[in-house]
Amino acid sequence: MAEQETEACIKELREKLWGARDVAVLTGAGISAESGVPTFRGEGGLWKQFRAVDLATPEAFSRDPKLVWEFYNWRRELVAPLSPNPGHFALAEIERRVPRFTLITQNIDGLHEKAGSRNIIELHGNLWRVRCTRCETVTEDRSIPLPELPACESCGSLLRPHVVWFGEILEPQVLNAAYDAIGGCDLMIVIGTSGTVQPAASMGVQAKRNGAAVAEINLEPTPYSDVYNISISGKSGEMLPQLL
Ligand code: BV8
Ligand code: ZN
Repeated sequence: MAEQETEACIKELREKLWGARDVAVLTGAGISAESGVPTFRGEGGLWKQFRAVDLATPEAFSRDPKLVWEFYNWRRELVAPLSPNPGHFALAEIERRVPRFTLITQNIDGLHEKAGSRNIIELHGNLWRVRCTRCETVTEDRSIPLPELPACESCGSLLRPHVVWFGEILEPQVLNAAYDAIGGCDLMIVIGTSGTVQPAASMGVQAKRNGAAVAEINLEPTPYSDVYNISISGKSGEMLPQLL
């Protein structure tokens, strides 16, 4: 995208943003890329070295819980020292300035919270939370690494990452909160997601169908780019601060 075109798109989005009453944002792995968190499908993407079907599924976990915990312990060690980047911080600042703001994220790295965002909907769970496979107790545990087969403190059963795996449904109350935000917003910004994983991928078009203006910030075009009102090609860590 030519320089001046990006300039014009940023200007248009900035005007829409500061005139908006209710803003929803959807983020994917791309917003954490500049913090050093590998994305899923880009070069060096996570799933390149591992196949999602081998690791982020309930079948994989029941077949080989040690291997799946090895993968999540590796990600916990990788993400723990990383910091939010200017893109995360810009979203936290925008939240403080607009009347209503909801951040919907597919990411499980916890960097939005670390950057000061407050109204966060974690569609796919959180890397720092664990859930008991029997009594379903959810706790936050930041120890690195967790034991290779961590056990529930109250009932002794095997713990699993509190994340949504492929083939698993998103928690209904989480999904409803996301659809409420999408239904009520007059501006939605979709940032750093390849638009391949459902149901998150179609949330932008759903917002548009509900009458919102939708903007996208991504390094590359996505399946929904030409449906959105504004499509900005660039790094979220560089584009988002320009909205302030
Ligand atoms: C559901 C948590 C069904 C785990 C994740 C066949 C078999 C099984 C399931 C399916 C199937 N076919 C379809 C499905 C449904 C499946 C799905 O959509 N699969 C896809 C892959 C085809 N969906 C599900 O299974 C969901 N559940 O549908 O339930 C159901 C329904 C009813 C009743 C019962 C069951 C659950 C999906 C959740 C899976 N869990 N994560 C973990 O993280 O370990 S998904 C995982 O992918 C992450 O959450 C990640 O966020 C997400 C999406 O990826 P992106 O965020 O978009 O990241 P990606 O790398 O792809 O793209 C990065 C983008 O950023 C790129 O566009 C790049 O250009 C851009 N970028 C890079 N750098 C920057 C940048 N942009 C800006 N600035 C930069 N600097
Ligand atoms: Zn338990």
